[in-house]
Amino acid sequence: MSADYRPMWTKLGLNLEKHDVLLGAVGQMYTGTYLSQKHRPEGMAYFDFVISEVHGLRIQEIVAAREAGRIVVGSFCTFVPEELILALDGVSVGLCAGAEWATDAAERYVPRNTCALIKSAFGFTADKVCPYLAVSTLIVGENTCDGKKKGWERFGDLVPNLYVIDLPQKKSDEGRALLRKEYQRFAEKLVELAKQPLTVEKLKAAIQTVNAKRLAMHRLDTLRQAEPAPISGLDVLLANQVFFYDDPVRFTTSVNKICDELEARIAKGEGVAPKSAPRLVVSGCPMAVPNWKIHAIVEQAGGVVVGDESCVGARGTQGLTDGSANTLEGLLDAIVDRYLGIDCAIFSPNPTRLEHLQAIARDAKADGVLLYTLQFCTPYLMESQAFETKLETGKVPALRIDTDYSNADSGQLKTRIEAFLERVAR
Ligand code: BJ8
Repeated sequence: MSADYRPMWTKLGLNLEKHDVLLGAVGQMYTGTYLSQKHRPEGMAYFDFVISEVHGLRIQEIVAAREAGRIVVGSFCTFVPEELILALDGVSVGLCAGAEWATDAAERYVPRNTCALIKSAFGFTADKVCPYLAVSTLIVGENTCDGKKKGWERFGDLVPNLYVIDLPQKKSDEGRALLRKEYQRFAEKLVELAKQPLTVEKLKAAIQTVNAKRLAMHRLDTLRQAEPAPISGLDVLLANQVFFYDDPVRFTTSVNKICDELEARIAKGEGVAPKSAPRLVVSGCPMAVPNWKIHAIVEQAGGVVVGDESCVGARGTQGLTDGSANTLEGLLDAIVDRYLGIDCAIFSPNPTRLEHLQAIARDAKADGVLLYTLQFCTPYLMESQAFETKLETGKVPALRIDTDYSNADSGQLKTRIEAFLERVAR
């Protein structure tokens, strides 16, 4: 890190001792997983910098924004509309954590058989090691799976500024009406906090900013489909993760720069792995920083990840918000339409998720699919079982992986993934 941020962290109320341990562990993981890769695009240096300053420079920027009177909204789900936050000059940050942390503390609030993502959020919060959480004006939870829905009731004991958005379980007219009402209520809450009105001009501009960010990721997703793959799955995963933290305009510019570089690579037939490397798509639960486990195992074993059907991936960035309406009502309708297209497994039925996954696998010329789920995540576990059968019936090899954030099963996963790579060898 380029500066001494300890006074800032102290002011944010972090537990410095534990925070030091966390940063040390993430730094070590990053060096071992990312910096050891070969043939990385030069543009990835930007993301190396972002990660090295993830609790430093970026937090300093957000603290400055807050001191200038801007709201900071932290969230745990892709259903929280960033467009509304940006339209009110707010800063939007993702709060999901991808590391096993303070499990004992977390288990004082949620049962042992809760998914690692939820436990991690409780652990980070209870231990006071997350500056993004500490700097947030508002923390938004959303009623998706049962674990989150019931978890917020306990999370409210840990933070004073929790706001919960209700979500439909069905994509029916009634479901759409519920989401519309909830986004309207959320917009009103943001207006109250930001102490400024929501205007058509600002909402249109915000829609454009978020769409540009999504389009950059669509471009990256298309380029990674080339043979040989011009970028590793680990690097694209990192871009998908930073999507939730970084300044949106700077992020878009940086991803587009990498895409320019990839186009040049593709034109020369260059890649990060030989053309013969087995190509996999990973589908399932979201992977927040520093959850790089599965991609690292695949790529260290000689495979390459060429698609991510995940909220930290193509599920989260799919679709654009139509910014053509000239009224707030019309723009809000367009936001609802775009977000209702997210095919999270909490919806029942949820046919578009499998269709999307099949399209990703086809377009990426994938040799197989890894169905990744966190233990105790009922919605994704249920879908992964059904998906395995349907993919295999359609002659797409699939492997189900149920895991958590620990490394206890790394050896076993390595063996299973290596065997799968052999099965799908080109
Ligand atoms: S839109 S995927 S970000 S809810 S892993 S907490 S589902 S038990 S994260 Fe998600 Fe929004 Fe859906 Fe996306 Fe529950 Fe499963 Fe845990 Fe999960």
